[in-house]
Amino acid sequence: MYLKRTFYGLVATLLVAPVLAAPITVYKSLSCACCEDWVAHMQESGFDVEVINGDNLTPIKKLAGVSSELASCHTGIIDGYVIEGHVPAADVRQLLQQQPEVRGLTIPGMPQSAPGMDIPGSPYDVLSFDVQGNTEVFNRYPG
Ligand SMILES: [Cu+2]
Repeated sequence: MYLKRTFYGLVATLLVAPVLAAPITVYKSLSCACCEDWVAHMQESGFDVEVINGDNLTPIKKLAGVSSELASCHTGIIDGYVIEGHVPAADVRQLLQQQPEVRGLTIPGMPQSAPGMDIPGSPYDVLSFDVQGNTEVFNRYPG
C-alpha cells in the first residue's frame, strides 16, 4: 500500500510539476488592466504568477527577442520560454510539455477574443517564434 501510494504520488508529481513548479514572471505596466485580467486567467489555470510592474517594457522585449511585429502588452518568462501577450494557459501548458525548440509563444497585438480581453467573435492565432523571429502557427482559435 505504501509503495503504491508513493508510485502514484510520483506520477502525480511528474505530471503536475513541470507546470506548477515553474512560476511565470510577467512584466507589465502598472496601469495595464487587460494584463491583470490575463494574469488572473493564468492563476485560475493553476500557474504561479510573479508580476513585475515597470514603465518601459522595451528593454524587456528586446532581451526576450520580441520584435515590434510580435509584441503585445505584457511579456512573460517561464521555464526559459517567452510568453508574449494574451496567450491561453492551455497553450503555455502544451509548450512546457512539448518543449519545442522555439523562443516562445505570442499573440501579436491584442485580439479582443483572447483570454484577458474576453470579447467573443474574433478569430486569432497563437504563434511560436524562434530566435531569428520566424513564426509558425501554434494554435488557432475561432474566437
Ligand atoms: Cu492586453
